[in-house]
Amino acid sequence: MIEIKPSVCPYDCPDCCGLLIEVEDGRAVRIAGDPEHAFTRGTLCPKMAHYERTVHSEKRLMTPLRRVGRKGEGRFIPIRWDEAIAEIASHWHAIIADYGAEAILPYSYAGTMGTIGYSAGHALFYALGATSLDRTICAPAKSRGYRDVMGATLPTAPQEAQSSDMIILWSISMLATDIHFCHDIDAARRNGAKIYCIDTYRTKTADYADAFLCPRPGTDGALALGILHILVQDGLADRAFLKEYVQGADALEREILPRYTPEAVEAITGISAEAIRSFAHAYGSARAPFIRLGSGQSRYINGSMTSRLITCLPAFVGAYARKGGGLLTSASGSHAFDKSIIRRPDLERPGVRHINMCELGRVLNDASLTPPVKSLYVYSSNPACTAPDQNQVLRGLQREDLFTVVHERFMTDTARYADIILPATTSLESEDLYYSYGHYTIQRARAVIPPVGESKSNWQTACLLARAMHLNDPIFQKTEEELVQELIGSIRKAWPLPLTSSQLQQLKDCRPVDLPLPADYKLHFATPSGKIEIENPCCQPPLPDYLPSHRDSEPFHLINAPDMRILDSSFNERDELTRGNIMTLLIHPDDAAARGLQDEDPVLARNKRGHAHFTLKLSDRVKKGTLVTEGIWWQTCTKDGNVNRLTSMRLTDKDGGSTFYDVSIDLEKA
Ligand SMILES: Nc1nc2c(c(=O)[nH]1)N[C@H]1C(S)=C(S)[C@@H](COP(=O)(O)OP(=O)(O)OC[C@H]3O[C@@H](n4cnc5c(=O)[nH]c(N)nc54)[C@H](O)[C@@H]3O)O[C@H]1N2
Ligand SMILES: Nc1nc2c(c(=O)[nH]1)N[C@H]1C(S)=C(S)[C@@H](COP(=O)(O)OP(=O)(O)OC[C@H]3O[C@@H](n4cnc5c(=O)[nH]c(N)nc54)[C@H](O)[C@@H]3O)O[C@H]1N2
Ligand code: SF4
Ligand SMILES: [Mo]
Repeated sequence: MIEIKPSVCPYDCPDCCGLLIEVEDGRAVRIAGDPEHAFTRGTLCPKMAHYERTVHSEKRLMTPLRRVGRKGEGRFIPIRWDEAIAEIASHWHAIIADYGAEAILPYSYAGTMGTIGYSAGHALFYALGATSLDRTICAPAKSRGYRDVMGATLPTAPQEAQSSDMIILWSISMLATDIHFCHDIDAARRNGAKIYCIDTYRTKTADYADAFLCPRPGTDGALALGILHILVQDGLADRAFLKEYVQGADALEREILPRYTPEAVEAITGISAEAIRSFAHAYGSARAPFIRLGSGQSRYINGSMTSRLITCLPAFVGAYARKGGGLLTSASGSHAFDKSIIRRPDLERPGVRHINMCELGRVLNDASLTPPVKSLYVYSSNPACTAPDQNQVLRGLQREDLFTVVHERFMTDTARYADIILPATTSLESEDLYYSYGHYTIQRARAVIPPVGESKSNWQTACLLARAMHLNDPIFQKTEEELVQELIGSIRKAWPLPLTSSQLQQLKDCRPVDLPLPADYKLHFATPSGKIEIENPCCQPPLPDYLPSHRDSEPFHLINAPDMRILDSSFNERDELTRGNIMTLLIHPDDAAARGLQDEDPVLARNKRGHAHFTLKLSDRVKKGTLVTEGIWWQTCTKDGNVNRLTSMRLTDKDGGSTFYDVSIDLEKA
């Protein structure tokens, strides 16, 4: 008998889709987008259209495994769960006795975005006294830039864009990374809205837009200042809005903007003064412009400042006062539940060491670190593939004295370096509660099929380890179902408005629920002054100004953008998705000609951190001086490593974010 059961897409994607799963004899046989979900609206992306191929893949890890070969070789033998847990506990007890608990480092990210799954290790490692991980790999600089201007103000809901007349897709590869926003754009388009894309190369999203601006990598802060310069100079600023709702616009106008003439900004960004003027006029004359800001611009050493400058734009045109206008960076769905229920920050030992995940390659090799990292516990992440400066990460993972445990669904690049591998469930096999960073719909998902093989969820595994380490906080006795109930109960405290009793029932019944937004949420500025803070006295500097990005001596700038077929390194297990063009490097035909390179040439890209092989593709989609590659591929799909052989551990100007796109390389024929 076929049953249709609701679930939620667990991946690190702003869309957080509602799913309908056809289940037959305990197997998922078909996946569809939920038509009743307010953002999904019945469609799915190409990756998830066949999620059953991931869930029931022949490549799933079925049992715990113990390493028998060399580190990284990938030879393992099956063991029982009780043996695996006992072995981990005995290593950890010995490491704690010799070095202290800070010698243990957890490493995890958003393999699952479920509120429980994502944070399942927090309480365990806090209670152990292990080193705490700062989870900075994605876009903390973007969030910081937004916060420096807007405080805790709720970002504009994506559906609002339906009423906009000008939508700007700013450093977002929307057709790959936020495809359901098309529903809103298409609705706006039917009413005559014009769509702009601002990206460092002509993506498919740029083709989908009506107009395209292409700044030099890392220069969007100057572009924002150039737009503001014109808005002010040509009388397009909304003076009434600025007076009532904005702090410090006059200081910016006086002290910063005069330097950012269109000609000066052309020199920095490479966008013509004429195009900057024309864009500023379109923005200043639109009735209700809407900016959807992705993360591309934030992955540079100036990332938080750039994001802060872009966040100033809607204030100058009063976009928040108009239906359809605003700015969406990351939606605040994460505030829906009280996450301390699962994260238990009270268990973290005061003064315990913190390590920034972007610096994994450094800390694994740093002999002067006290205590050294002697054990690494990885779950929901694949750092051997996705972390910057891969040669350093792999060198660290090769250490014979590093006891590495990886909890995974597949034999990833990282799992190959494990001493013990534990098999993980997929989202269809575990219960969780989901919120989105791209919209305001939340949803509970129950397990819809039994665990595949002997796999266990992140929470179940954390509880087994807690017991083996003799941790007796009562949280480790709780089931996921109990935690979900507590999290649902916390909404009343955590979200600005209460849910109705029928919404609470819907949530319990695993139906999608739209978090209620206060009627005036766009004009409720949750900052210390109660206004939008263009000048922020708590920031250094108080007025935002353009910061240049990093520049090494190599001649080309390398952008490594998302690939439509995979998500970070997830979905690499699907041969039908990874077949064909991977490790392609787009180059402008003039740059290729200047170096005597031709289409389809095998090339070696290099810088001081390492090298990687690519196949060249001549394309006028990229600017001269910029090279582009898409996707983070498993090593097994590449010749000798992926793009992260070239990326750097440098951090953003604030909040220690990753700088994946702030990379220079040189190129030669392989
Ligand atoms: N299919 C697919 N979906 C994904 C992912 C994936 O890998 N594949 N990854 C997921 C994750 S973890 C995240 S964080 C999101 C990210 O989603 P996005 O925000 O869409 O992706 P980014 O990687 O930030 O890059 C977006 C675009 O920024 C451009 N860009 C780079 N530098 C600059 C710049 O200086 N200025 C401007 N204007 N543009 C620039 C890149 O060329 C790219 O097209 O997507 C999620 N969804
Ligand atoms: N060069 C370059 N590198 C990048 C980026 C880039 O744009 N360019 N993007 C960066 C960004 S934005 C991000 S967010 C990071 C993401 O990097 P990662 O955190 O490494 O994300 P994934 O590659 O998706 O790996 C997630 C892993 O979790 C596993 N998993 C899924 N569900 C579960 C579960 O329930 N339990 C357990 N234990 N495991 C599970 C999956 O099988 C998968 O192998 O990559 C970063 N790396
Ligand atoms: S990956 Fe994103 S777009 Fe695709 S189903 Fe999941 S949430 Fe939706
Ligand atoms: Mo990310």
